[in-house]
Amino acid sequence: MTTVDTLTRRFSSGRQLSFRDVNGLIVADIDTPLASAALCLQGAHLMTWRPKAQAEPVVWLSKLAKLAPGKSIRGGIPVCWPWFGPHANDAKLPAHGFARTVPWELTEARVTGDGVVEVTLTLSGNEQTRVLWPHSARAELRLSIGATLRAGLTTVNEGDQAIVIGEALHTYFHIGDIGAVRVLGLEDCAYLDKVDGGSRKRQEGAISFVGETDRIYLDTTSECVIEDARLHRRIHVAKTGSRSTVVWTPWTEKADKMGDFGPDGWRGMVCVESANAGENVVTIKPGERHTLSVEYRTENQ
Ligand code: TA6
Repeated sequence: MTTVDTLTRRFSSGRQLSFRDVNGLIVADIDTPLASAALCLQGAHLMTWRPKAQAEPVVWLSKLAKLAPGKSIRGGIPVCWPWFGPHANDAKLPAHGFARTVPWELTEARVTGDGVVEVTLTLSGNEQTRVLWPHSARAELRLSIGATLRAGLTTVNEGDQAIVIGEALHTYFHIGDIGAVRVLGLEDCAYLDKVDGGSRKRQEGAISFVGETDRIYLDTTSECVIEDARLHRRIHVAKTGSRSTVVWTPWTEKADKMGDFGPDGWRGMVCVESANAGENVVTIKPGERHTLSVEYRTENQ
């Protein structure tokens, strides 16, 4: 059984990589000269990341985020897999798939010579998951945590039938204020507007925010830039193996309904999610694999 003690004995590296129990979940704390971060093994969920050269975190975590077995965490990088959004045929199944609310196994963890923490977490199919999704597939998440953050979500089809997956690294970015932010890189891109009945539209110019915004941009491999006028920085969101980008802010009413953003907490975050969603879902043949990767880096202005 995986415990704080077994993980500490196997992987701990002093204060650079340590483990603790939070409400029955295991959290890995990373603290190196390059960055600090916290990773919950349930959901392979990176909760926070702050490059040491940044005064403010880059990955946002709600002050009201709750850690509890089987519950999603508000903020960080939720792993949406093996579907994105509501399940196509069964509304009773959890939105964004089950990967983010089940335990993953930490299979590798090390601190490289230049102080980057590299971890690999694995989710193997089991009876619990096959009830929700009757396929033989394994998910692996590789994280490289330093002054830059890299994440790679790999799906391995271990069955004898092709599988179709929707997925996203549903990242909540920490910003100064949603009213003083623009997202660049999706100009002229088609999108589904979930705030307007899923209607198909085309992006004109940079994205700025004046209300609830929930868009799935399609057939785009572009790098996005979150331009933060309040924090005087740009966050670069580069990706491979992803043809959709989701941009979301809940704004007041939706955030209040969700109840775990905290007072005005939603003003300090924006989601720019590298995904394969809608018509961009991915078909993986038996024995083959697919990886969605992202790289986040900051640039001070
Ligand atoms: O990615 C945007 C979105 O699909 C929104 O529609 C909203 O539901 C958000 O994800 C958060 O979903 P969650 O299940 O984490 O509360």
